[in-house]
This record gives sequence, C-alpha cells and structure tokens, in this order.
Amino acid sequence: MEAEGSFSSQCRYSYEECKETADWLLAHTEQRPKVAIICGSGLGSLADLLGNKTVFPYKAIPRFPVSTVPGHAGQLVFGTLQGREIVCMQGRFHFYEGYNMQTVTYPVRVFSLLGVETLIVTNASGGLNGSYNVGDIMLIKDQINMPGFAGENPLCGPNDERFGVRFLCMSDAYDRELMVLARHTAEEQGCDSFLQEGVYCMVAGPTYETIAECRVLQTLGADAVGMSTVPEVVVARHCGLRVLGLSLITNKVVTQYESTDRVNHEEVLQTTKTRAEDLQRLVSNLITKI
Ligand SMILES: *[C@@H]1O[C@H](CO)[C@@H](O)[C@H](O)[C@H]1NC(C)=O
Ligand SMILES: *[C@@H]1O[C@H](CO)[C@@H](O)[C@H](O)[C@H]1NC(C)=O
Ligand SMILES: CC(=O)N[C@H]1CO[C@H](CO)[C@@H](O)[C@@H]1O
Repeated sequence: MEAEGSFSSQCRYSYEECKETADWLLAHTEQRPKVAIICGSGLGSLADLLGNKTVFPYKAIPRFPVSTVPGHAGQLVFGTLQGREIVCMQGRFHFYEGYNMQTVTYPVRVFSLLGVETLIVTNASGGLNGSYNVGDIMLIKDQINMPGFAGENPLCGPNDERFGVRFLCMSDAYDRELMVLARHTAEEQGCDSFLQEGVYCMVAGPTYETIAECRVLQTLGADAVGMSTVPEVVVARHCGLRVLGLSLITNKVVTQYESTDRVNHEEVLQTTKTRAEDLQRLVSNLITKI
C-alpha cells in the first residue's frame, strides 16, 4: 500500500505497466469478456454466481494492489453469467485506504486493455434524498467528484493519449441507453418500486459525513453519498468504456441534530446482504441484454 500522495507517485503506472498486467491475464485465461463489473461493499457474492470461473487473487496478479476492507474479498473473477463472459472485481480499492487515485483506478485501465467495453459499477451509499428508503437501488445518472474539487482527480498528471484525451468530457459519464435498459429490466423483475435515479456524490472518507456536511451535499444536488465509484468512472470514460452505475442505499444520512441515529459499517453490510440478491439479479438479467 502506498500512503504518500506526492505527484511522482501519482504518475506511477505507465501504459506499458497496465499492458503487462493485461497481457499476463490474457495469457492465463481464455475468456475475453466485454463487460466488467466492480462489486461494492458486500456485493461481492455476485461473482459466486459465475460459471466456468477463473479466479485470480489480487496478490497473484502482477502490479495489482491488494484490498484491505472487511467485506471485500480481493480477487478478480473471470466467468460466465447467463452465457456471457464477464470479469468481476470482487473487492475494490478505496482512496480512504491510503491508495492514490491512480492505484484506485488501475484495474479499469487494465480492463480496457483486456478488451472490455462496458463497465458496471456497484456501491453501497447513504441516502441524502429524503424520499429514499434504506434498501432502495439507485441508478446513478450523474456524479459529483468532491475529491476532484480538492485536486484529487485520477487524470491529474501527464496524459497518455493511448488511453484517452487530455481534457475529458464528463457530461455523458453514465450511459443513457444502459440506464433505460436497467430500468426495463428492473420493471420486468418487479424491482421498480424501489428503483431510484439520482446523483451520486463521492467523499474521500473514511469518516461518515457530519450533519452540516450532509446538508451541504443535499444543497449541491446529491441524492446519495459514498466513498468510491467516481474515480473509476472518470478513468473508464477516459478510455472510452460505457458505464452503468448502481448504488444500494444502505442507510439514510442524518441531517437533524435532534436525531439519535448513528451510521455504522456493520449496519451497512447487513442491509447490503438483504437487498444484494435483488441487485445481483438485476445485474445478471441486464447482462444478457448488453
Ligand atoms: C466452460 O469452458 C469450457 C472450456 O473453455 C467450454 O468448453 C465450456 O463450454 C464452458 N462452459 C460454459 C458453461 O460456459
Ligand atoms: C429526490 O428523489 C425524488 C424521486 O426520485 C426526485 O423527484 C427529487 O427530485 C429528488 N430530489 C429531492 C431534493 O427531493
Ligand atoms: C464499495 C464501496 O466503496 N462502498 C462504499 C460506499 O459508500 C459507503 C457509504 O458511504 C461506504 O461505507 C462504502 O465503503
């Protein structure tokens, strides 16, 4: 793990290094997935549904960082879901663990070099929108990059055109067609009553938000807040991947000083467990339509 956030350490991964990891993976599996899924907190069991699995613990993959959070398994799983080849990141890397943004997003560049064209990101988040309930699934329609405001954008540093352009358009970050597809799929499986659509805001963490901070985020137009996803989406768009984001609302943020509610990680994992099945079914049914 890399704790220093100096400029030089941020420019650590070259195109050649990403290629080395991708080539190693291509040499060790015959699968050529077009879809990659990043499984968020407690949603890692999606990978258990895969058939014909090839599993690579992160520590076995050249240059791959290792994940440290409880509830995150830390392996890359290739396999088939409903007959389609996919690759799943079971456990992701968080900025709050001490990784710099380039490390957090390294796997996404590797995916792109593997030939992946679509990225599905899932995450657990706190609901800021008063009309959201715990257990709702939010289709991410847009994002707010709070660490980006503070200078922590994964694309800071020299740009390698082999990945993408210097100044990246982000007004089309989340793919409209995939959102429509996800909504239809949710309707088909009867999940639409708890499907929301909104703006995901990333904060660095690891602290949860104060009441004043929650109110700021609400004012900014955020519907849900979490500690991941956003940098991966920035880098995915940079290398031309289509992105679909799904966030499970695992708690409602506290916005009243009179409230005695307290958010805790165990509660987040518990809620995730109960609704994770619906989310997994949604992703699985969606895969056949992409
Ligand atoms: C599993 O992989 C083998 C070898 O590549 C292939 O022959 C078989 O059809 C695959 N099965 C499934 C269910 O994808
Ligand atoms: C909250 O979510 C509802 C339902 O999706 C939406 O209509 C509304 O605009 C959102 N924002 C606020 C501030 O209520
Ligand atoms: C997988 C992941 O990044 N989950 C994070 C999403 O947001 C929640 C709530 O803020 C965090 O606790 C998780 O770590």
